[in-house]
Amino acid sequence: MTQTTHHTPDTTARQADPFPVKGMDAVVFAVGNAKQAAHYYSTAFGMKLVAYSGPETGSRETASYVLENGSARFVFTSVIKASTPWGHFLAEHVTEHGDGVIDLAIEVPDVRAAHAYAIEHGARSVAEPHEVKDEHGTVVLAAIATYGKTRHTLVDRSGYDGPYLPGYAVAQPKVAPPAQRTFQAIDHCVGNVELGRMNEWVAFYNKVMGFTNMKEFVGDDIATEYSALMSKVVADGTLKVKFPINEPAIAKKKSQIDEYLEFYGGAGVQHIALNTNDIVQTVRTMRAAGVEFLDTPDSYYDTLGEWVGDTRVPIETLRELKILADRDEDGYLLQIFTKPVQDRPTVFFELIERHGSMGFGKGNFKALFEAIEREQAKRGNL
Ligand code: TYF
Ligand code: FE
Repeated sequence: MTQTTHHTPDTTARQADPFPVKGMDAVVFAVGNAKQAAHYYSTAFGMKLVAYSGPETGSRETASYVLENGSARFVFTSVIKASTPWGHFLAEHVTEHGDGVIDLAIEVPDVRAAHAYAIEHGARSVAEPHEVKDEHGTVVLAAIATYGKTRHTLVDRSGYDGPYLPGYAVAQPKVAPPAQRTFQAIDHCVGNVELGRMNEWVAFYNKVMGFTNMKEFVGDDIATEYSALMSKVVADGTLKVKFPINEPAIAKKKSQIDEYLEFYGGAGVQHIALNTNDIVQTVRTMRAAGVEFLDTPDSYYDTLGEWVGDTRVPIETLRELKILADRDEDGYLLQIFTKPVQDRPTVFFELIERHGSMGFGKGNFKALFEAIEREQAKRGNL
């Protein structure tokens, strides 16, 4: 008889990960003006332009700018003149949804195996596995559909040493990057889905990618009390790829998720969280560059010290910069949220500095959702 204890995992019984991932590959945005977006993410977010594709590189239909900060990679694509179905898709996407995320690309060790597993488990293919090549080597790509018009491209770039993908040219940075790096990785990518569909999409990630649910969630109880949303988090076994999924809740007020769904025109990516090692310096740098963050009332900081305990940053500095803090059994985190980064009240960003905690700031949900509602009210959408 075999015996297992909590301390010695039975490796023979453990199933191999059915859908291994290396991490997030890129967040791809379809925007009205990729040239100016590349400038904003360079000067305001402190990212570095590394690659470009456009008419000068043989792409007559689209222009794409690739920006990096550590392992975080964003791609901004605009249509120059639609001529293929892809160009028309991008043009219609911007018309319908405004600037938004079309692809949460995931780096995997084996694209064909990952794509086959996903399709077998109910995903819809939007690109069959294929290779793209240039003088820098070969990249294997495939893609599956997720919520709204969002897709997950699966990427294996192990046979490639160029700046992004075959066809892209190295680009020179728009401006000198800030003295200190503003952030270095993508922590999590959040989706908003329609009322009543959160559990379907959680089940989708459970089945299609073998992702499991993390313990942090916003249920009925919190939803009706103050949040006006419900949320569950799925992640791969190594927690490198984390996808919270929100749906609106029927509460006293119009949900912030309803506002997003109305103005985005359906389900889509709500926010991208970025890991920083020095949230204080990053918020100072980004505020000085004109990035707008949500406000937090002084009353939050009056009682913060009583429950959050010691953090690396003094409470008075958190108060000055409106940074939030939360603690759980594993440690603490510091976080802050930008206002929407386009005119529509849709996509925004989070900066997060983790010290042990793998949570999402549950202790801040009330303060955060009230701050979002104050912005909703200013827009006349509450
Ligand atoms: O990703 C999260 O779950 C946290 C909390 O509209 C959150 O950042 C959830 C919903 C929301 C804003 C933040
Ligand atoms: Fe978040």
